[in-house]
Amino acid sequence: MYWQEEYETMTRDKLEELQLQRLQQTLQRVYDNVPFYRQSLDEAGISPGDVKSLADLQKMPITVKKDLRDNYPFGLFAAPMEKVVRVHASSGTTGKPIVVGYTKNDINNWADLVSRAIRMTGGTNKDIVQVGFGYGLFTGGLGLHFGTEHFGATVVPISGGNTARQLMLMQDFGATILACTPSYALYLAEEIQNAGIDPQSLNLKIGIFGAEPWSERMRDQLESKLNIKAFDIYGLSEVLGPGVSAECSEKKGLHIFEDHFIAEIVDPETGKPLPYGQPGELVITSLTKEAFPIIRYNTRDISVLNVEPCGCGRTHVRMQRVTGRTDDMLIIRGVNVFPSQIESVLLEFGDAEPHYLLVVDRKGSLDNLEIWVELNERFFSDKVRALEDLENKMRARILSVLGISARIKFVEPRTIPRSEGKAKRVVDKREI
Ligand code: DLL
Repeated sequence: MYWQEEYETMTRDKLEELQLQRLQQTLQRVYDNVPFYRQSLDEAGISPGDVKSLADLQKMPITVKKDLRDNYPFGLFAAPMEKVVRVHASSGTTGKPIVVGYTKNDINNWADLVSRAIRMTGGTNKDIVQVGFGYGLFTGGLGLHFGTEHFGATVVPISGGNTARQLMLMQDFGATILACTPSYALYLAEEIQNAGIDPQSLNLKIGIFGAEPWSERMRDQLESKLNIKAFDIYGLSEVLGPGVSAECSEKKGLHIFEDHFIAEIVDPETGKPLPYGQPGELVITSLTKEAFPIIRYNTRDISVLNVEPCGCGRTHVRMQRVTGRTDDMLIIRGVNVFPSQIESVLLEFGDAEPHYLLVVDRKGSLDNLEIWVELNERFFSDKVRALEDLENKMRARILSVLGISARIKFVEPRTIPRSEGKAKRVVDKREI
């Protein structure tokens, strides 16, 4: 049931005691080793020695991506290079990436957290885990890889892509757990169907999906197409990689591993902390990291925290699945929209596939949103009348749920590009 029961089910009081002690150590560590944080602590008038409560953390400024960029590549490392055993870097497409480092202890802690996540899905050391996350500077592949080995299950380190080979090995090796992005899992499911393979004939039983937003309806689709139980795993390179939080068997939010992290939700406009239950940007402070501790990092991911006791017995706070990042939010004629909200609406209609593209353009001063929706084979060959009817219903539903009018464009099955990693859902032509 648990990987580290003692920590995962600690009483909130004990947990907060542990957090405070670890926070003091972390602040001392950054004060002694990282000029950037020493300056912020000095400016905030905090001396690491006199932090007496967790609330004192809120006196520290929020750290943002630019701070990490400005200290490229190793400026925020708090351990000497001889203690750093690995680096990873963010996948940013332009400019310099963000570089993070890990000591041996960091790698061990990370592996423990991924092990917790695997255990939470019901995994055991008899499982065979096909890791279809990309290996390399991206944290997904190696993060799941070390976690699986540490957990004692068998890892198949196939990485992302090479879909035909993925399917062959999935059949031959009998993978029981698939770990990859939800969009890639969907692509695999489709190819399984195209290859005439019966999903029931595979040994797959669990999916561990993350690295991009996905909806509850997408979960339903993946579970039925692959004949599995699908779980969400969350994380980001700046904080750790996969394993900052993960879903338990209750599937009602992701437990944030609070013996290693402090989570806050802040108002996107003011940066001020919000109480549990209110949506805002997730801000994380690491409590055990040695090479790359991070203080109050604004992930820009939108979530809500819930500290109610969970049916699984874990006491760690749960975050609601991330529906999007403030950076990815589209503003269409003044209305804020996340691609995952549109995904949810489209999937209410059984005839749409979870492959879609949002094309935003500006005509004069008016934003136009066109939603490309892929229909399934059966529907596409149907009559024009039925297509018109579906188009009208979708348009009306988008308008009533999201308050924006959009043009719906149906495209033929298998025309929207499939992704082997994180899916690209938006083409925004407005800036060009
Ligand atoms: O995506 C780490 C990861 C790998 C997580 C494998 C889970 C599984 P980055 O490339 O730094 O790291 O991207 C981090 O991806 O801030 C979120 O916006 C998004 N993200 C990650 N997991 C989820 C999730 C990895 N489960 C950024 N749901 C984060 C929604 C997610 N968004």
